[in-house]
Amino acid sequence: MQYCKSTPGEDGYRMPGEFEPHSGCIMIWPVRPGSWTYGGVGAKKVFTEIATAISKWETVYMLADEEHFEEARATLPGEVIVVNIESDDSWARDVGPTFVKNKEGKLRGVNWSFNAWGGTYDGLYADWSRDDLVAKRFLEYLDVDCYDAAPFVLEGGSIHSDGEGTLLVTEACLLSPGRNPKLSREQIEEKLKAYLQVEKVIWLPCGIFQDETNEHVDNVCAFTAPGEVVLAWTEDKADPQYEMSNRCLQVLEQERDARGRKIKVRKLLIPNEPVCITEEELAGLVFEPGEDEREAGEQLAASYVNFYIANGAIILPQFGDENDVPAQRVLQEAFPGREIVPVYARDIIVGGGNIHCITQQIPAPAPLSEGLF
Ligand code: KQY
Repeated sequence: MQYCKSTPGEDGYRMPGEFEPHSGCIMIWPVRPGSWTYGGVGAKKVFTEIATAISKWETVYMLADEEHFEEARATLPGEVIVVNIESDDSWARDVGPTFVKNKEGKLRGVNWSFNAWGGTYDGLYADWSRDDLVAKRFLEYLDVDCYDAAPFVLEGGSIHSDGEGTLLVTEACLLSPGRNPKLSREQIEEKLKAYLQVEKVIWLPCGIFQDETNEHVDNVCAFTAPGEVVLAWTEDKADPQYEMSNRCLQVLEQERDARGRKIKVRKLLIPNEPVCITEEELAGLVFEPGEDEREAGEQLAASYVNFYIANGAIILPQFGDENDVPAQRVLQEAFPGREIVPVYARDIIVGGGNIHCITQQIPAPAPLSEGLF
């Protein structure tokens, strides 16, 4: 692995859309006591279910530290590759590299600076040093060259690319004082354009109510194809999400993408019943000093937008709610060629994120001539 001195934009490397072909997916074995209840028993089961489902379509790399390597190996099916890389938690979307690809199909990775969603301002834990090294260590493991964007702070969950020059972000997250407080909105846009080769950044105002990442875009709005998105939605005017989703819709209705297209919006209802942490779940968590603590009854940022797009499937969180099946229908319409794989994700949302947050795609290194762009 070599470090590139230039930027992806200068070298003709762009971030593909998640719906473009993948060669693999990165996940991280869940062991952090402040995120995964009761020693991660339930989380390990659901991570295994997800890794197994994705590995039908692409190679899954499960990162695990020395202490949990054998446990992960013994639990996961043989086709999942377990890689000995340590981390502070399991949010592969945010701590893994963002892959970029050129016209010849060559891959490189971008390393962002990671500060646990806000550093000393409002970060969620006190020591994120191992998380911050995950992207570089994984690129070393794959022997893929790296653009080091540090000290620019960014998480993979705070961006969605259409692969054709448009990027979705939220103001709530990218302009939060815990990320890059010395950079203006224009300077942040310049960084995104240089490192992801995009021409147009669409700034949604906010994300999902109670999202502890300062409202990552991947919980509220996602590209399903160039020019098409799904947006988390509610018709309940009393729900704080009503106003938040409406503000996002206004922006999407007014904007054009980098290619000048109007954006088609499919609404994806959030769960009808608020998803809240129970006393029993709380009793199964052990927080470290300096870690953000939960309270019983606290509402979690549950959204069906936090799905993973695998090559032939959509791995979709379910909450045991009446809106579970309608979400499956909306996504089947948005992704007609893909199988919808519903996964009951209670043990993940209790950790503070969902299926998109625990996965990071590795684009297929195929050339343009093979029709995979
Ligand atoms: O949603 C994510 N991308 C990460 C959530 C972090 C929660 C930490 N408790």
